[in-house]
Amino acid sequence: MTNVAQTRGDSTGSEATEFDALVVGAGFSGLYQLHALRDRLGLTVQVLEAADGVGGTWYWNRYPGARCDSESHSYCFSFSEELINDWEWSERYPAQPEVMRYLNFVADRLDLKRDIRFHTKVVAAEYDEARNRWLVTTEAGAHLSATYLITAVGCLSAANIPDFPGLDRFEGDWHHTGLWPHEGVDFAGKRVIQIGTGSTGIQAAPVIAETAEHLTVLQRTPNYSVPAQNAPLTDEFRRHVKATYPEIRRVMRSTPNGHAFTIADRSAFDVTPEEREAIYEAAWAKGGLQFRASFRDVLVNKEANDTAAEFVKKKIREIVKDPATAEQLANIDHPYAGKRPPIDTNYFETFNRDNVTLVDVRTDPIEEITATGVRLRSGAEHVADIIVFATGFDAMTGTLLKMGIRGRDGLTLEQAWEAGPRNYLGLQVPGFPNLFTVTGPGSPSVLCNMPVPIEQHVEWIADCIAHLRQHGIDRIEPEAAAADDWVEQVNRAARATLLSEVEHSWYLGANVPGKPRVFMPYAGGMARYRAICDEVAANGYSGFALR
Ligand code: N01
Repeated sequence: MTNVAQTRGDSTGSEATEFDALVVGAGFSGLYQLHALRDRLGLTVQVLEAADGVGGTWYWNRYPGARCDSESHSYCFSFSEELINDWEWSERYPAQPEVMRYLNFVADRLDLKRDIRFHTKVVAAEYDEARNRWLVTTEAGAHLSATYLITAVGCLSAANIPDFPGLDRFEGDWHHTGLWPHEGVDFAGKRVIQIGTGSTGIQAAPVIAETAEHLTVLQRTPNYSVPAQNAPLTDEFRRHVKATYPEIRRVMRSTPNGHAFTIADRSAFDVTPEEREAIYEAAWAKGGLQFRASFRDVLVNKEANDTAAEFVKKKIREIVKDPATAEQLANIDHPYAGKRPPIDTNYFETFNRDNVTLVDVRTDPIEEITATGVRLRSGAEHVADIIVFATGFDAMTGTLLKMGIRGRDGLTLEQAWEAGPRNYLGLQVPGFPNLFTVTGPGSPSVLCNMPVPIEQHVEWIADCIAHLRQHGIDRIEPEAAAADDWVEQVNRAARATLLSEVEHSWYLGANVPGKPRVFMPYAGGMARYRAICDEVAANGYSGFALR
């Protein structure tokens, strides 16, 4: 039942309106989904992308200091030897422009752009049961349809701009880090306020401070951070990666978080306090998210976690010269890595600069934005020419809920997820046949090095669609009981870690007022998740209704 695309389009997509599959988003997920469905299965596919280029999250997040927290040799597609061999990363952690170059390289090498319709924002997607097709409407009023609708919209793509009163009166400029102007922002001679000290704020502050006249960082929740120890890659390392790539890939696929390093098989209490300290010192010197992998129980045992937490707090007090500022930064109330652990380049050192001030907005919250800056509840005012909102995202569900998705009998996704996301394997929602969500809530996604879950999802979805077509099956949709059971498994996996103990985390939706508090990502580990998905497929897609 192939709907042959009527006209082949130009570099911004086909002019046809009927496709086998529509994919929303042209980041890592959308690019690979297009390749998998078009070039492996022979489907007619169109990718709809709001931006004017590929890149997804990397297209929008151009803020100062934007850099990947995964190491470059693991932050790329692993499915093609050609792509691995023909690309050279320059640094241990690639900066935003380099990731953009990489994704354009992939899109060009696989000839993907001809099937991507840029400047195309989806505003509605409705399932027509009689025709078994998804009818998609774009902001410009175009109508397209497809048998399969695949969202590849990323987990962190709906900017969260807190509803502070008075923002419209602010006479300076303001920007959210996730919607950063392409022409950049010139901070020279400017007084800057940065709101937020998550992974983004921790990357941005040191770079903004280098040119701003003054930077005031408004911190609500103090945060841990470990140095990235970024550096240019040596030719020797690059040769090593290429020569041993199958082993690197095997490691990435076998670990809970998809990184190219393993988690130490020892408890924090298998060693003496002196040995533990030396292990943390070595991990700090090595840098990066490996710090979390120093002991197997850091994320599951509070006492073990305390040893990591205390080590980082000690480092903060050593680095930051002003004791009051050091205390404000080290006064962290959640377990280490209970929120997404940032890594940094000179974050804590930045507070030793004369032009940087740290302000606690937990005890004295932001009351309003004024014409000239930010006023706190106490009445204290901080002036600014530019306000930077490093305030994060309506994560995992935000973008999906804004797309106007309606399933069978007009059921909206908002209605289906009123009490929080309910789906099966993070991949499909009851009541929404043939809709697939790449790295949706309920998948391991954001707890992992993202390309690993993305490849797994894309391949699982492509295999599933191939199965449907080979067996003459028109539609697939999860059974309600399977979705309920999966939601329970996601909750159970979170409860087995310290992640669920952090009340103010975006994993729980706690950063967006009114959002249901549900732990969204699957914390049982990527390797386990892959095995579950494989078993479901091997059992004839158990838990799904196939018709
Ligand atoms: O967002 P966040 P982010 N008043 O939600 C504060 C990924 N990422 O953009 O903690 C005052 O983590 C908020 O305070 P609190 C990564 O997965 C990846 O930094 O809610 N403050 C917090 O400090 C990451 O986890 C990379 O109390 C307010 C900050 O704003 C995810 O993106 C790089 C506030 C938001 O932190 C999101 O990180 C960067 C308010 N009303 C990010 N509202 C790479 O790997 C919010 N805040 C490249």
